[in-house]
Amino acid sequence: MVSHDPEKIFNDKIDREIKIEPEDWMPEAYRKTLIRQISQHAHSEIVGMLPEGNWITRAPSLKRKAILIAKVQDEAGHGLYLYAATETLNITREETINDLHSGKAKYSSIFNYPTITWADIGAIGWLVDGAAIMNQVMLCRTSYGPYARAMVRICKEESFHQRQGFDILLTLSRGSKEQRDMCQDAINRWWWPSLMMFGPHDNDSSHTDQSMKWKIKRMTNDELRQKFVDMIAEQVKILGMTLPDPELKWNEERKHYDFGEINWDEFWNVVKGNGPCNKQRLEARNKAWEEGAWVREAAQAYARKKASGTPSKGSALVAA
Ligand code: FAQ
Repeated sequence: MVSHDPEKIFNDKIDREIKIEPEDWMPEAYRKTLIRQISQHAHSEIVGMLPEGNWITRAPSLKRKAILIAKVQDEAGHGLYLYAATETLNITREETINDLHSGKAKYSSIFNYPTITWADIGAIGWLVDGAAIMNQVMLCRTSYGPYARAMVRICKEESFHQRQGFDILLTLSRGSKEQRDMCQDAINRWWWPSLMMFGPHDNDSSHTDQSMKWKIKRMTNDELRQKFVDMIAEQVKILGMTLPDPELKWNEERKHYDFGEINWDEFWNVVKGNGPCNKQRLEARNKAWEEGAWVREAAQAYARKKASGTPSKGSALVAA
């Protein structure tokens, strides 16, 4: 007999790997968890444009500049897909963006660290995009349809980002002593914050259990972090550089790398808003929002005009 119990239909879809779509019934807590995670993800993409944007005017060649501009624009696009996915959950974009600007909403801890040298741009591409992809590949199989579909496209673009970051570091690693030192220094500063991107240990993670049951998350924070360490510990050898962890060692029994403990005090301090650049990042986003008000107003005026059928000046000129 076909069930009419909405909760049963929802659970059945989750069990059978059928995506939940915006018009489907869903538990209120599932909807809230998705709004929280997807909007935090969107904010991370947008705030994540700032540390790299800082180097667009100073990229060392025209080619590097063009690539960096394209990458930063991609991040803006990712933010837009994700804000759009959040809006399908019955919350306006204005509400989610207000929460970012007021400091209420979180975004990834990683973007509260400064980009001091050009090598930092390489380290962000290789390590930060690398960690982001590790997480996002599993999110392509997340149970909510609009989020899963956004992730497929985002992952394709992130793979290019990671390659470009590695290429910057590879070039520096084959350069002068000064360039090699710069490369090692950037790796040393970005390594631990990259590991923090995966979130607290599973035992301390408030959402993992439920999110795994709902198949929003398909792997836990610690599982993904381990996969990332295993990948990077091999790739760093190609650069001829090292990772700043004396405890990093291949464990033949586990068939994984062992690694040292993250400084969790630093992590929670950054998450609570006290990292090196938290204040600066929020100020930059608020300023951009205020300065962009005229663009939003103009776009709305144009949309109203189009809806009312009044021809715009542009189209009159074309007709003439
Ligand atoms: N930073 O219970 P859990 C990118 C919070 S995209 C800040 O484990 P959950 C692209 C967490 O929100 C990078 N806060 O939480 C790019 C929760 O607080 P709440 C972003 C963190 O959700 C590259 C509390 O701690 N990616 O980089 C962090 O199950 C280059 C307890 O944690 C995503 O957002 C953190 N690192 O697992 C752009 C992927 N970790 O909300 C530009 C989607 C945890 O209760 C340049 N998100 N918290 O107040 C996820 O996969 C998950 O949300 C996790 C956290 C894994 C981040």
